[in-house]
Amino acid sequence: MSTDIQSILNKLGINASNAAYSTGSNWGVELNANTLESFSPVDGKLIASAKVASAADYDAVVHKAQEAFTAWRTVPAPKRGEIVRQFGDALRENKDALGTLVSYEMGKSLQEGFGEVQEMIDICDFAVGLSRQLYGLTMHSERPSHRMYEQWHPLGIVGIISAFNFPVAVWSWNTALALVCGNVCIWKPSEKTPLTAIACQHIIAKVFKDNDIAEGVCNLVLGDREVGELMTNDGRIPLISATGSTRMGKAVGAAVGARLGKSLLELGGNNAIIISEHADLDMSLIGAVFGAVGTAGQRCTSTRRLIIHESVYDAFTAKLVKAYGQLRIGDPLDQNNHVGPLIDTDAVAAYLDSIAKCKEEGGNFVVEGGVLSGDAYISGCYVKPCIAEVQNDFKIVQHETFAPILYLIKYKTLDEAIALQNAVPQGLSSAIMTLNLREAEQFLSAKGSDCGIANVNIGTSGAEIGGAFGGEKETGGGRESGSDAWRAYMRRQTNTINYSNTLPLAQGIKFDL
Ligand code: UN1
Repeated sequence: MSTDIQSILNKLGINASNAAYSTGSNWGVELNANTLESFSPVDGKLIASAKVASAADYDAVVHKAQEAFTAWRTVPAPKRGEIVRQFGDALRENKDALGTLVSYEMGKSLQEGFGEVQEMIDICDFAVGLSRQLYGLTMHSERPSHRMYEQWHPLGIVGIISAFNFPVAVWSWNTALALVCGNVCIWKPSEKTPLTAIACQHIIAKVFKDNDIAEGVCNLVLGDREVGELMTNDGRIPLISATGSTRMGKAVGAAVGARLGKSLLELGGNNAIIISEHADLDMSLIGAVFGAVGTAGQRCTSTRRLIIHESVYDAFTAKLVKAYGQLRIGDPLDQNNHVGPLIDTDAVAAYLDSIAKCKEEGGNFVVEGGVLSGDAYISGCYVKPCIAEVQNDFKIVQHETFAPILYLIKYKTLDEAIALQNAVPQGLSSAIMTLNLREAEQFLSAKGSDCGIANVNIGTSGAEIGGAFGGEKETGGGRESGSDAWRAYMRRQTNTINYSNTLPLAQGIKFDL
């Protein structure tokens, strides 16, 4: 490998063996029994290891966070924004190193690794402006000489549980917003990508230290499901923001709901692009192929289904098959390659299992899948993106497989295409490729796509941070990132102030003493 990973690890403060938690500049020193080992899916090598936080470690972090909150909530929001501005600058300085580590630890292409860090920088810029725009409404009171308004206050500790596929960007969407809103954060990253999380923690901790802000505003806790369960059941954490599978989200939602906490869930997608008879097929090809094979099909926004009009079905399928024949699969750090590895061999097993199930149900593979072998694929995590002709109601098509498997479905009328697009349990992202205004507007209307994201002449993945990001149905209903998603990180308080000499009751009620 030409990239010098060791110097990148050194630059980002990652040792061969790392502590289980951090409250900022302080890293837990307790040597716990359990260790997380991070192997690169790129070449199968052990990159470094980290300890797993114990329940006691976790508790120490929560105490630190509670203490930090008492001070952080009193810092004026624009001043908190200034800290986030500096964090964005620190990310700019570290973009190459962090983007490369994302690519090496997670396996996405280097371009996408850099794109992920850019997404972090973008949300910082957004949050800086937001820090001066945490607006509440004012209302007219029904009583004379009374004033009513609402204001937004921070919640306290925001627990962030993130997934391996966007190991750093999703954390920063949550963190940048949570911080300007006056919250403190505890982050449990995926156990599959602890090192990129450690790198981020070093970067943000330095910003806090340089500004003489006490420990505990941004905290990291490494661990597996048990640590996640400590967080979801913990009444000291008013908001849990969790990204991952629908199965995981149902468990998180139930645990947080049982204690009447708030949860913000970003779960599975089963995203489709409708390729209309009025589509620009060349543009559609780029959207479809990037959507299906980008991040090796491991985005929650990845394109899983193409719903293609019968009149262009054969022509578009031929284009797809040709394009798949040109895909270069291999080391994601080599920018000549389009597709890197899956995250691990469990993901490879799930990919193979889905292909087998699809065949059992009658799927017809027009591009065959398979696992690649040989020296260039030594990790055993490289698979061939594949394409199958299916029916939308196949069980496997209803299920989200985190792998580059693309399903083709034929349609006759737009109503039918929209019904097919909506006929899955998930509701994250959707798109239509058409140059016909009536079709586009119907797709976006109340009788169109039922997803949180609906695009025209753009694929399903690659949303910008400025919009609210999230989806309906089994995607969990949460909205993160832009627009007014910040409200989820705050509590609303309605204030009524009486500046008269009497105390009139609302609704005209008489109560004289
Ligand atoms: C995810 O896959 O969890 O829209 C997030 C996109 C990216 C974010 C994906 N901006 O594809």
